[in-house]
Amino acid sequence: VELILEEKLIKRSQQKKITSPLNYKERLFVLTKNKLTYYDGKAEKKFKKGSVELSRIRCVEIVKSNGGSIPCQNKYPFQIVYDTNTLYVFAPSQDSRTSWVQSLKYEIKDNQAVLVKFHPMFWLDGAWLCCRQVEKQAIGCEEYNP
Ligand code: 4IP
Ligand code: ZN
Repeated sequence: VELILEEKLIKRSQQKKITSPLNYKERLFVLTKNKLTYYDGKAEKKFKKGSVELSRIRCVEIVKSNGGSIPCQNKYPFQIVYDTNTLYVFAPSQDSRTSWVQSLKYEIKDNQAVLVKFHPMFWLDGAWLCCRQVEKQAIGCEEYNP
């Protein structure tokens, strides 16, 4: 596999089920030409927790702050929108976030289903913090620059 980036980052649970908890987990993120995969644990003993095929990604962008505090140690969030899910990832520094966002954007530049508009802030407590829409699948409120 062609390794592009690998780093320990924090992710928010995607809450795919209504009963899913909202929590933050440290994971080893690995980006290759085809997939973004996250693992639990260290190099020798790592367990795959999830992965996103790059061909399914529709938007990669930083998440803007609304002034609220970020509830985990890493303070530089970015988002990966794919299919009907949004994966929020938190980088430890601005430079780290920039390299993840730029690398992911580059790898998805020829994708088919790229968004025209996206939500620049978090989905939280049943609403988008950016536009206050209460439908998770509501069309984005800001133009996306791929
Ligand atoms: C889990 O919470 C973890 O946060 C999962 O993340 C997450 O899956 C689950 O969300 C969430 O319920 P518990 O560990 O407390 O059960 P990870 O896979 O990194 O462990 P995602 O989809 O975010 O990977 P849902 O959406 O799968 O239910
Ligand atoms: Zn919005």
